[in-house]
Amino acid sequence: MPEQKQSDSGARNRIKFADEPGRRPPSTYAHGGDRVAAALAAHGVRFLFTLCGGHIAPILVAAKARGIRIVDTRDEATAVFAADAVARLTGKPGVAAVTAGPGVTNALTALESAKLAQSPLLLIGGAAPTALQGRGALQDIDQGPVVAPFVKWAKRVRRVRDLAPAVAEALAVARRGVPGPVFIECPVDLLYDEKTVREWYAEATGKGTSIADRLLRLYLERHAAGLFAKADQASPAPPRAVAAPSATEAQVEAAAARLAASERPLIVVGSQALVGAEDPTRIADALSRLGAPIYLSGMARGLLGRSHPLQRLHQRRQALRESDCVLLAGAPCDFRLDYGRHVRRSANLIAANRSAREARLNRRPNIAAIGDAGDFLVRLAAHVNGLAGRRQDWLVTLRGRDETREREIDARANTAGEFVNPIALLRAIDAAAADDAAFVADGGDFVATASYTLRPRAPRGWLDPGVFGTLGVGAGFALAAALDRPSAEVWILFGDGACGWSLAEFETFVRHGIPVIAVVGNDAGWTQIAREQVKMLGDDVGVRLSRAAYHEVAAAFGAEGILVRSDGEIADGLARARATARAGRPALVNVWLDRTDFRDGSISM
Ligand SMILES: Cc1ncc(C[n+]2csc(CCOP(=O)(O)OP(=O)(O)O)c2C)c(N)n1
Ligand SMILES: [Mg+2]
Repeated sequence: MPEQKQSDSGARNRIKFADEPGRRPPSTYAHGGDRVAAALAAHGVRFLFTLCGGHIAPILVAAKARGIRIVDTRDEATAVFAADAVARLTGKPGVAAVTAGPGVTNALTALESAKLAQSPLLLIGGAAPTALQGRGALQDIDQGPVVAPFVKWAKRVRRVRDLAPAVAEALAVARRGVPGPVFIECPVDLLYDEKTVREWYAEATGKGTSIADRLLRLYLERHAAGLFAKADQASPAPPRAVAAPSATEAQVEAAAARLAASERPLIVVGSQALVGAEDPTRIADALSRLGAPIYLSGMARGLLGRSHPLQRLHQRRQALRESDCVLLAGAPCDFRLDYGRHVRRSANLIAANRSAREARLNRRPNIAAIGDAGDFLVRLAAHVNGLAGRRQDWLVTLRGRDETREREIDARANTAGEFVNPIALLRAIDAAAADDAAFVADGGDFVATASYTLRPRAPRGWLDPGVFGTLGVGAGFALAAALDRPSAEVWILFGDGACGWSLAEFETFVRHGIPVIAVVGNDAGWTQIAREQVKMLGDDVGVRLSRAAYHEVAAAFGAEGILVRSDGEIADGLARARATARAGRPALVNVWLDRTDFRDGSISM
């Protein structure tokens, strides 16, 4: 391959510049793929999630040479879920690269999941050579209209000199306003060096002497010249500053006044409050100072640590009905708040949200503070604090309800069955997990029960798919968590149905030395669906699974496989899994669960 010639001089340059991202002058880029890689490195991108393909090979090789870790997965969706989770964990966009055609279409579900979770990520898609698009080239589809509904911004790059600026623009757009996924299409003839690309085009036209042959040659020569025009003059594309949107001071003051005047204030913090936060502890400190009782939802769970005197866990609906002033910080009135009906009509409603649409979704707030919700809480705490002082009765009432509910859950943990009691298992995980543990949730009933029983330890210590409700996020989210926090314990809580999407990624975990602890709540079924379907429609078609030996599948990939079939085996099984992870290997604990009625009556629509 001609690029071999490149690599001799290129290799020296690459090594020399690996520690100085983005410093290499444009004229010494190895090729277009290297321009993309250099731009990523200049933005501090540490991981590039991918599944290989000929259309993107130059980007992967150059990114590796520039010190970016290439994390190759077994499904493009996993790569994009991982990029999404990098953003959720760090507040900065994650990046994935996928090949043309099926690589891009496989990524769509994960793109939509990130879009609804308002998670900033960059997807780089390969594409057929520019001159062959629409002419029956391999994996060639019109990707623009396919991807457009799933991203907040997309660009098809058509000239080599536009590659790096496109990366810089994409990474800025992803973070601006309401964050979300962005897409850049990079055709393969922009990614190799000019000599190679000209040779491809020359070969394609052959040596014929007819007028048609000569015209085609001329056309393709001009086309190639256009691709590389002024490539040497491309200026480096440094990261752009992106200021978070901010509510007005008048809105902060008005909200402070309403909270100060209320008798039963309540704060609900949603995932969005953390979306761009560089330091979530500032938000946690602000909440402590404010002094109102707090419910943390979605990815905000863990923001206040394992137990905080102001955090309430249960009976949120009742608390919302009783409150006379509700502050929704980055939490929209969607199905999780019963489309706003959980909040009393007469209550003062304050919505702090980056999205004007979300702030007003289904319910007009008295104050719509459009801007970053975390920043809003910090500023609010400068105006009003110590709310708890005069409202002890309210706090105590809510705490009493939590204590009652916790006792009920404990009682449910103590009922013995044929196999393992899921609540007992989750209580045991809560007790065993390390202080720095991060939990990834991927499943139906089992993980919903986990969200009631497990206490995330720290900010960003709980990852769930969010409002898109996508099963299959587990492996990708866990990859990102383990890479971002190499010293932390990373747990995946899987339903047995959900784990099917991630099983092949145990090969990825083993190959990359990612020591996750996966616990499969194996109830031999898609129980969250089965519960309602059987009750309402009287048939279990499509909702049963077998008690499959998922631990043996993981073991076949080189992970530690552990089977737990009774309550008595829980402690040993978890201890073995933790020891395996500490030794640097992944483990899968396949736990045979009893069926329970813990979640009866709960349905999400
Ligand atoms: C990609 C995708 N397909 C289907 C669903 C619908 N769905 C929601 S919960 C659920 C059942 C999950 O089963 P499992 O992972 O075993 O968890 P369990 O409810 O049994 O604890 C299904 C199929 C979904 N949310 N996402
Ligand atoms: Mg199940």
